[in-house]
Amino acid sequence: MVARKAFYVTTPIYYVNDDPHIGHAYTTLACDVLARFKRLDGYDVHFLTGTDEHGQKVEKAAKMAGVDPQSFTDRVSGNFRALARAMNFSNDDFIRTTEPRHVRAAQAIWQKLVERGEIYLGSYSGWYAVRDEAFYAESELTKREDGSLVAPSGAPVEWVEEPSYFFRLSAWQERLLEFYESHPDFIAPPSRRNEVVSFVRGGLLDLSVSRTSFDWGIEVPGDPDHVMYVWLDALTNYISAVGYPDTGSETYRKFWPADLHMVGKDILRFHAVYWPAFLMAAGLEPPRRVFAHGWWTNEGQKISKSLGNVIIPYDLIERYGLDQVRYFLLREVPFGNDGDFSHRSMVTRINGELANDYGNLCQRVLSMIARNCDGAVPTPATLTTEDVELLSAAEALLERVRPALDAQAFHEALETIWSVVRAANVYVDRQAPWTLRKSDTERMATVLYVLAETIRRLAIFTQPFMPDASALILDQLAVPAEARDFSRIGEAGALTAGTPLPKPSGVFPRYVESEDAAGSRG
Ligand code: ME8
Repeated sequence: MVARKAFYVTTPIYYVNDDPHIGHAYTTLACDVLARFKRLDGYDVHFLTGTDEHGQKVEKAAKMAGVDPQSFTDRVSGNFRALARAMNFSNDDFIRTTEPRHVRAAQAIWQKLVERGEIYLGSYSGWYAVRDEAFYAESELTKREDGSLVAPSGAPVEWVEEPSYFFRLSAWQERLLEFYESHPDFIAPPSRRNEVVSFVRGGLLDLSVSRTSFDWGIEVPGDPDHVMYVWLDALTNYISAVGYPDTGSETYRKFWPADLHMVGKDILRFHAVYWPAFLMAAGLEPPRRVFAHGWWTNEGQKISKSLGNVIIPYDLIERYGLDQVRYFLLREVPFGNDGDFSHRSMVTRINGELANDYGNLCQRVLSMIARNCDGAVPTPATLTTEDVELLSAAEALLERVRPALDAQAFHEALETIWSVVRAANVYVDRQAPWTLRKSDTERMATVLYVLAETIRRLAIFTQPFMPDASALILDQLAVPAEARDFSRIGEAGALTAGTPLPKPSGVFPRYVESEDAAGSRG
């Protein structure tokens, strides 16, 4: 038997200081679509998400909530698992950094770094931003009007002076630059890659990797006064989840190095500089790729708690429907760029691309079959050039969508699929099966067969993006569950004439503004 191809994709692990919002849903959604696509394409997939539960920021949030950090993280981590269910995410694992499997891995990588002379004891004095869980050089800070200093992210900083272990990051500058040079696809998109390369060229300082002024963290092996710096702890999750330090285990060998770490642009430096340096220093292979996507704004405004404009994924799902939200988030913005969320563009896409283009195509074809072909897959006669062209365009989608998704160009993948949705609508109008019903029923049956078969192919491709709606379409075509992967796109999965079909029902309803919402919007 041929070994199955493996694909390991990860989301950042989210801080449990906050409830899940649109940003978290967005990153995980992108990974979910890739994971689902790769599974349909014959890969053995490992899709990981989870929560980042240690550090000063979480400790502070627990204190504010008046509970101990463990009960606090148990609760908030549960909210992230609930979001994954609500968004229909297909993650294979959910890691929490307070789990024993992770603590063991983080301590093991620490020990490895010590053994290899990559960590030494010193003392840190400098600036720290708890909100970013990051150290900053004075030259990176700016002074506010009130005299306080802030990090480039806008986070307030505090002065820290304490004994600390350091990682010899400065010694990795040249090797990192060589690594970026020999792995041009390691950082995407390219503009982000340039940023990282110039940051590393600018020189690297050794990195403080332990703290002593609080204790909510993983104990440094052999020195209980220190807890590990939360980013060294957190980044390690990607290898703990595949079994590190058991590097001989089947899971580790199959899935490490990860194929893709998906992150927001705010945390690229940690993933593209520190993480490969830690791994190489520990004698482990760095991941294959890190993709940094952009940030969402809300109706043109930066999203922030203080502005009160945080977008809660549950509200969107309730208002627009889950698959509509999944579609919009990946269609609206070229992946990698910043994007603006607006009610208006959401409604335009739901009513245009989903209801009018895709939904209407399915509805028209399925109800014509129900009415005119005894509710069964029609029997085709000889195919014309136009029939073959449409079917081939739908089949050839695989060769076009696959490279788009390998480049994380979700918007492009969807645009490509929609070019066939539109071609199918043009075909219906030109063939006019409602006229053929009176003049040539054999040709009508052929046209409806070609359309049903095109819809089958389209629905197979829309599964990763809109799993529920696509399943409903495939159910209406009586496509068996085991015939919905990419190996069945062409003839191998073709609909069999005479197969009885269930009664059709609409898939993408139009969004109609309720009186109240319209009123309050003015
Ligand atoms: O940084 N638009 O966790 P975090 C798009 N624990 N994406 C957004 C967003 C927005 N407005 N806001 C947040 C951490 N995100 C660390 C990660 S990994 C080893 C440790 C997304 O809870 C984006 O993916 O602050 C960003 O990188 C992530 O949420 C940050 O989540």
